[in-house]
Amino acid sequence: MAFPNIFFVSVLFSFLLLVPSAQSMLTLEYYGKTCPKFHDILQAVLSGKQLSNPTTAAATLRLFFHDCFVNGCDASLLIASTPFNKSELNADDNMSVAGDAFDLVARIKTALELECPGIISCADILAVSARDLVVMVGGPFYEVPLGRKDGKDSDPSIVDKNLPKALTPINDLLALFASKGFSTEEMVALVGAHTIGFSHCKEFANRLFHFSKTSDIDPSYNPTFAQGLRKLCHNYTVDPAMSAFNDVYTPGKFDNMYYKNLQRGLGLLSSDQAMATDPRTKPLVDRYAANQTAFYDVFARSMHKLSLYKVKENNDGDVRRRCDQFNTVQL
Ligand code: HEM
Ligand SMILES: *[C@@H]1O[C@H](CO)[C@@H](O)[C@H](O)[C@H]1NC(C)=O
Ligand SMILES: *[C@@H]1O[C@H](CO)[C@@H](O)[C@H](O)[C@H]1NC(C)=O
Ligand SMILES: *[C@@H]1O[C@H](CO)[C@@H](O)[C@H](O)[C@H]1NC(C)=O
Ligand SMILES: CC(=O)N[C@H]1CO[C@H](CO)[C@@H](O)[C@@H]1O
Repeated sequence: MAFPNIFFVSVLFSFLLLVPSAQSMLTLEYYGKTCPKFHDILQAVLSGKQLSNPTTAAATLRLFFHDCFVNGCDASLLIASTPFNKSELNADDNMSVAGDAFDLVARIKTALELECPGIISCADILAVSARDLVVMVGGPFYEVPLGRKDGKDSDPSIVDKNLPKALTPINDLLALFASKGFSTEEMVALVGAHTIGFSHCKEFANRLFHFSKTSDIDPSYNPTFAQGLRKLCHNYTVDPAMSAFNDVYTPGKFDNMYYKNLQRGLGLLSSDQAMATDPRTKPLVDRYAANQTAFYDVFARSMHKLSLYKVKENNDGDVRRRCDQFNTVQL
């Protein structure tokens, strides 16, 4: 009767061993032997792209955030729809994620496939690119452990419920981030990514035109700022490309100006401005506005954590040959 006992014990042990190892497989040295030039090649393509196209940094950071929040950092958001089957990309918030980010990843992938074919995952390319671009526009460095596999699913039906929207009430924003293990402090720091990039008028037009029965403009806007935005966006239904910088003062620089803006009614999106008044988030907005080092510390730690969120390892994923297609085309 010893046999069943041993069997039971070994099953129990392998379970205990498997759980902690799930995250620890990622290492900084993952491609050290298989593709030592990984980072140099990525850097060369990335800095060329950002210099010629300065919108790349914000587009890539946002793409990375969306990819991670929808079923983990597994590059599933890079999969293009096929005529037979829609992908996450097709559903993503009408995917205003700028084309520069996709172009960047595709270019890096092409360069890497020439040097070390079949080795570097698209998920790792995206994770490291987001970090390097944050640093390039002045933000903090954080380590990005490597070894993510590319996901084998890209399901458009789960996108919407996993991503925050400009009109999501702050309670729901906090709940969404908490459901993925991010504290209020971490959420407020992560949204500090809005220190770069832009938003289309349709994302905040409700605050500018016919806001409420009593006020045409959202009273939490600084009035002069709101007048400027009304002018900018008056035509947005005809010209949906009209956009405003998320950080009106230093739109291309990764700094803590975003939080100072919120204190003065210069938050572009409703979700931005709400953080400056809600009693749970206001102390953090004030802290990050007063102390850029404090913002950088929490942002770096939270991005590192985001980059590990639900990553795929071993047979849960593979290394795609092209970032926008599964290796086996699914019909
Ligand atoms: C409260 C949660 C959040 C909400 C409601 C939100 C919403 C939005 C919206 C509506 C836009 C404008 C999109 C467009 O019009 O093209 C935007 C842009 C952006 N978001 Fe967020 N976001 C949130 C959190 C984050 C986080 C956590 C990150 C990254 C860590 C991020 C990074 C960005 C960036 C970089 C842009 C500019 C994109 C560009 O210029 O191409 N956002 N966000
Ligand atoms: C297609 O559909 C299947 C399941 O219905 C899904 O797993 C897959 O990720 C979908 N997307 C693409 C682009 O093939
Ligand atoms: C409004 O948009 C239309 C279409 O893009 C354009 O022809 C027109 O010049 C725009 N008007 C203003 C005042 O921007
Ligand atoms: C700013 O934040 C950093 C990191 O949290 C901290 O070490 C430092 O003391 C803070 N500075 C001030 C002036 O509060
Ligand atoms: C601006 C834009 O791309 N709008 C699209 C958003 O998604 C819906 C449904 O997929 C499309 O019908 C719109 O054209």
